[in-house]
Amino acid sequence: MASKTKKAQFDVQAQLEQVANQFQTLQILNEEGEVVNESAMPDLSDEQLQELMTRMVYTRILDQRSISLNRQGRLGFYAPTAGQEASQLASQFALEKEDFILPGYRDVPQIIWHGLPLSQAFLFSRGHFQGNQIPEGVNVISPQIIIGAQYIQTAGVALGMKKRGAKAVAITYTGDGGASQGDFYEGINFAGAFKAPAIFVVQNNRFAISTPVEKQSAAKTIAQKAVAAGIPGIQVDGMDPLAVYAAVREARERAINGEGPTLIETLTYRYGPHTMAGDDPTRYRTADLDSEWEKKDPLVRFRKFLENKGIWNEEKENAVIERAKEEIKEAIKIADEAPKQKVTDLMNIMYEELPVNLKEQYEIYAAKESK
Ligand SMILES: Cc1ncc(C[n+]2csc(CCOP(=O)(O)OP(=O)(O)O)c2C)c(N)n1
Repeated sequence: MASKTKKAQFDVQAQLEQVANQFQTLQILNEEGEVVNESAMPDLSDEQLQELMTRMVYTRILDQRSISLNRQGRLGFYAPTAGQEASQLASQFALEKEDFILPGYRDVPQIIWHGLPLSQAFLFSRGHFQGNQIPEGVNVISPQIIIGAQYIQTAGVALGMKKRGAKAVAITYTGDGGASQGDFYEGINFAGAFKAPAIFVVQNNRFAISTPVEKQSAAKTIAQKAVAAGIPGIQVDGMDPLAVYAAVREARERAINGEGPTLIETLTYRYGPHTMAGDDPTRYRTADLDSEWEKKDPLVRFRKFLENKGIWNEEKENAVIERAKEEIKEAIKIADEAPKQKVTDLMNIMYEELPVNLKEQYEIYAAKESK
């Protein structure tokens, strides 16, 4: 006769709720641009606040122009960023130049503001090798296409920094979908075990292409996944630039003080399609959901906040928009002037010494290209 399974001596439901409830959302600026959490307010000067706004406005324009260039056939791969500016740019703004960014494919704005020339970002989009030749002193790698792979690389880069005694951090980004990958867990676990100075950001924009976050995981928050790795996890309002900045700045301080990595979940939304390669968000998102999130827009609330402080106005914003348009025009011109990519270029970059089986192919292409 089958024996009855003995009931566990603890309350499973209570345990799940206890973990999830630890993760309240950090917000400093509400949708009206009012400070609702004075004690968490980061220490930023008026100039810094204006610079952060400048970067967000500029990046919104860059997104619009990139979409249009893509439609004209002048850009290749492009993943829209509108809606995610606070999550992307306030987190980069909390870094120092010596910090290292390992981006995902949607995280091009962060690496541009960390020093990658715009023309190279355009060349990356076109699949041109020069887009991946990161200038010396710019601490970024090319955007990762393999979902989650950058989480493992970040643990390694951060450990390297620790071993060298560098007072710097490695920061990486993935989406809510990425937080379901094995690489995500390996990365945070390894960094936690070695107290590596890493910051792991998950930009939870609610959809992995068309899959809603609710179907992605049974966990109530992504931040709570930090618990299993034994590291701090924090959930922030990803439409609030001040909350994102404060969380990343604090994580950075902990990391360089030898206290190890942090997982940060930013609650955000992408207004556009997943990429420009034919995704139609109306097939999996409602107009109501879109407008609910558009009301939380990071630029709108930050603009209100700065205007109330008397340090932002239409004239300043228009100047940023004009500057962005000019610089984008110039950068695309530079990208257009890049030499036509050759097959031998790819081989030369990939290998210091060509493997035997490619040598023959190399000769064939070299002969063709020299004609
Ligand atoms: C390992 C791997 N599996 C699948 C894909 C195909 N893919 C590209 S984007 C994507 C969804 C990712 O969603 P999320 O991590 O939420 O990031 P978001 O695009 O929303 O920023 C998938 C499955 C991939 N690039 N790599």
